Amino acid sequence: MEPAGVSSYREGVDMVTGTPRVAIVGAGMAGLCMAAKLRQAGFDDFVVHERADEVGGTWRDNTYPGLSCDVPARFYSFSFAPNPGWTRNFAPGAEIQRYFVRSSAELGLRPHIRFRSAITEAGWDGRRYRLHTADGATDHADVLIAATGILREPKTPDIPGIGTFDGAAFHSARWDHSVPLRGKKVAVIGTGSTGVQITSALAGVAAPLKLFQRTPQWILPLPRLPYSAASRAALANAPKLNRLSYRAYQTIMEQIFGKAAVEPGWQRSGVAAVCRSYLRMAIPDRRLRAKLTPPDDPMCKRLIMSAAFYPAVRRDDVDLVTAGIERIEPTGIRTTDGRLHEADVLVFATGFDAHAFLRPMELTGEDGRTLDEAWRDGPRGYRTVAVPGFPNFFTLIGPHSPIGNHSLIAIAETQADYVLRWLERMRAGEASSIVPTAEATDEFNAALRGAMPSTVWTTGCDSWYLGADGVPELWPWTPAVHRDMLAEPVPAHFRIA
Ligand code: N01
Repeated sequence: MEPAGVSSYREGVDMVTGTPRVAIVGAGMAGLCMAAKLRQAGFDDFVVHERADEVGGTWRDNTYPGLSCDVPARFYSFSFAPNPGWTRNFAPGAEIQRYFVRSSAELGLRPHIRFRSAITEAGWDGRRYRLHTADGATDHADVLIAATGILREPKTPDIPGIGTFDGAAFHSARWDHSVPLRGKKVAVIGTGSTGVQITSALAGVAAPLKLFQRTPQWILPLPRLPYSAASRAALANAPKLNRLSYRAYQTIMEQIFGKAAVEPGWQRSGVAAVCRSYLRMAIPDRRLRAKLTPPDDPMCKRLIMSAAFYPAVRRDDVDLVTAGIERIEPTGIRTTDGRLHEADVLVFATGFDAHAFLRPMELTGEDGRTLDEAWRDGPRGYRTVAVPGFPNFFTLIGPHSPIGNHSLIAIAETQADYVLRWLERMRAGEASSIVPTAEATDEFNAALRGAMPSTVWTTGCDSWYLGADGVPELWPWTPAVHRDMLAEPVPAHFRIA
């Protein structure tokens, strides 16, 4: 089952060259990032297993109207594959997906990708991982890298009567483009980043549009602006300018949002002040403003960036429903105040299971211990990239990665560079298996928990950031600290064979 361009498998680490065979699970942003770095470093014996038939992960799966990235496009790119052609400061989803498809070809990654290959099981046999796919195929790898993404498994709420609806109903990440929307009664449930973008796009299209809000969210008014053809042409011929604009956006994101989230200071109070005054200015109607005023602090939930949402909810043909949902009926949504809100189309913008990580894939490590067993009390890893008991296994965007209002691509690059450093040691014959110690992992997790109280995520709200124990599954320090912690492997934190 070798894809073209991949040498046939040599059992275990090749003792002559020491070059390990690597399996990456997932050809989304992080998997592509890892694959590109492997190629750049001359590791050619790797396979990317992708369960779908195209790369792109969340950007492939999400195609809802209004989809765009709320991290500046010049920074939401691989640092090694700048895209001077971004058409807007915040790139539309379809454009990001085209960027990943194009990058996968231009970086020579596609021959390494095995599409429609869903890994269902991976087990460490003492020397390597044995992999099983959904279609019954098997494979081996010395090093296994999970790049399975974080917002992958759509979450549809268990609302009574959900199966009785007569119209079209779908999750935002499974948009049914065959369903007409113009002039239709559309109900959107959920006011996270997704619900806000869909509402902004469908206002004036649906008639009426009903938005069901359980908890209001703070909004930062960042307008989506086009890049002129002239500026795109200028950047196309100026690689230095591309690098400069990447660094400039990186610095702004890290210095403002990176710090605001993890430590009290002017950044946090500044973001909060902008959100509060924007709400006051954009929504003059007191009753509507009261409905839109969140009970928690800005950034406690992931901050929403939109200059289009408040104008959308002010429209006469958009109805913000704040009464609780009692049940779904064949013709619409019944709220707890007894009203029936008729709908032709029902959209669940209700988020994802952000705690699934690589599950439902079953991973077995040393002594037959599964990841489900190891993570019974919640996902725990060593510095976001490795898990005790699972040798030669790495996670990209693993537990407690610095996610939130930041470029996940930059984070994946830091982690991929770190993995590469271990692979280089293997290639140099310095190790054939490595696994973080439980002590180093516990020490890291204790420090992480100790730092959580200064973060904004613990200021009293519910969000997908929180684990089952109520502790945020995020990085409580700045992205710069993440880079520092992963700058070089610390051998003392690992058992190396
Ligand atoms: O999901 P969410 P999302 N009845 O979990 C509501 C990324 N993203 O898809 O707040 C009624 O944030 C729920 O209400 P509440 C980004 O990381 C990025 O919007 O729990 N409502 C909430 O309003 C983002 O954070 C971009 O009370 C129910 C909503 O559904 C992440 O994806 C764009 C409900 C879920 O919000 C997830 O965002 C879009 C129920 N039973 C998304 N159950 C970029 O631009 C849930 N809700 C990069």
